[in-house]
Amino acid sequence: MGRFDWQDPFALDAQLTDEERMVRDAARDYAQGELLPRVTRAYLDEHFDREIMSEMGALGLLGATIPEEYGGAGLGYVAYGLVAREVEAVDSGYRSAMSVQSSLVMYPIHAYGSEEQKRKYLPGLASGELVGCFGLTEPDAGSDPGGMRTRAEKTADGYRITGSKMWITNSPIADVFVVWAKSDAHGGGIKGFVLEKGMAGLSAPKIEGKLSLRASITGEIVMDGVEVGEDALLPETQGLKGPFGCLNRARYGIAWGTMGAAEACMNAARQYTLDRQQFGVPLASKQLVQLKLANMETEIALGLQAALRCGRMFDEGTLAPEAISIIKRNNCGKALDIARVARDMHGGNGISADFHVLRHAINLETVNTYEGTHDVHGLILGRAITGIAAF
Ligand code: TGC
Ligand code: FAD
Repeated sequence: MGRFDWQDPFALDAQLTDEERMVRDAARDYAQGELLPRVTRAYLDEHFDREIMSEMGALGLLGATIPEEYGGAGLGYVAYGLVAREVEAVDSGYRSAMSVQSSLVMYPIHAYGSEEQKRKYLPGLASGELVGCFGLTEPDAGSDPGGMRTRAEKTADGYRITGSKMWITNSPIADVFVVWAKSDAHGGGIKGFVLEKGMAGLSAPKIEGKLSLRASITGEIVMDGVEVGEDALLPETQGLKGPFGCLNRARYGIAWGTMGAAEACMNAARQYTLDRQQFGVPLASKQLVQLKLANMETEIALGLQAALRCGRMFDEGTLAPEAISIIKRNNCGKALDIARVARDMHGGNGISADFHVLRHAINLETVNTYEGTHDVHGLILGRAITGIAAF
């Protein structure tokens, strides 16, 4: 029989390649050394440090799966997931910035863009010189993106885009905007466009006063008759499968990332209850406390192993979107439960920013909602199981 390691119960480490371990270690060093020391202040000040994009770019953490010829790191999906886990162990908002740039901006330009678009945008996005954002959600179209109102009308030499997007990560600081609109030149089908900061009629006001994901910047995208040329159109996709192809990748990364946040919360709760004495003994000596830690350990071990399995299937080309719904939904939900329980185990200290656990819990409220809510992923699975769409 083997020896039990509570920090790696299913020997995840041994299932990784040398390259994947190296990427994980580099991401961990960066996250713990550079992100952790500034996250509390950033969260309290509701501030996202733009410099983080350049730092991540310099380390090759942006567009990890994009081929090297376009500035990416040419890595597999397991490596991408490992980066998400390390970054989200510090803050879901920092992982958001990385996921949006990699999966929601670089991926569609690479998968659906022209050669000119790839050469123009991908190297700058990979280095963090450019910041991208992804506009799908609208004020009246969230879980049902097919109900979007944004329209692209054909003009003599391109398109005029009118509409607004809501809750868009990084939009106020974005240089590049991947937006989805119904195009009259394509029978009203959904098409993707790449807009650039400074275009007439384009603005991206910041959404103030968020109580969650405060170290991430979120805004609107307002398009008031933005005129673009034919070269702004992403030529290689049409319909909702375009944005969903991007979401598959981001949702998969979130499944890893949320386990990173859960691990951070569990580690904090374990250490706190070992150190904290009540009734003359450490809290960790109590059965109720140990049961909570055992539940966390179990969910994290299962969640990570499932994420790894999906990553291997992603790289083999056999991963179905519904399997991503299983891990996105389950890992977000479990991480949120774990963060809330970890907060409880810290008692009064748990509400202090210095102990991190409540920040994770509040962040995970957003992560449970974006990229398809917990219930919407349940409905995606319900449709797959029964053949009946119940949205
Ligand atoms: P439905 O009829 O199911 O599908 C329409 C077309 O899309 C195809 N499709 C997919 N293709 C690839 N991957 C997937 N996961 C796909 N899901 C569907 C489908 O085959 C079909 O293709 P075709 O060729 O037949 O046209 O569409 P529906 O309108 O019934 O959609 C239902 C539902 C609930 C599944 C969908 O609308 C949904 O997933 N809603 C959730 C919306 C969402 O996730 N929004 C995310 C916005 S971005 C974001 O939150 C970023 S946060 C980033 C951060 O900060 O980290
Ligand atoms: P709604 O769709 O109105 O849902 C409200 C509630 O109703 C939820 O509980 C939901 O589960 C439930 N519900 C919805 N439909 C059904 C149904 N058929 N049956 C039963 N229950 C249902 N979007 C982007 O495009 N780009 C981004 O970068 C981005 N970043 C974000 C960052 C933050 C901080 C946040 C909060 C959101 C972000 N989003 C982004 C938007 C996010 O994807 C949406 O909030 C999410 O898809 C849910 O849409 P909604 O908020 O309109 O909620």
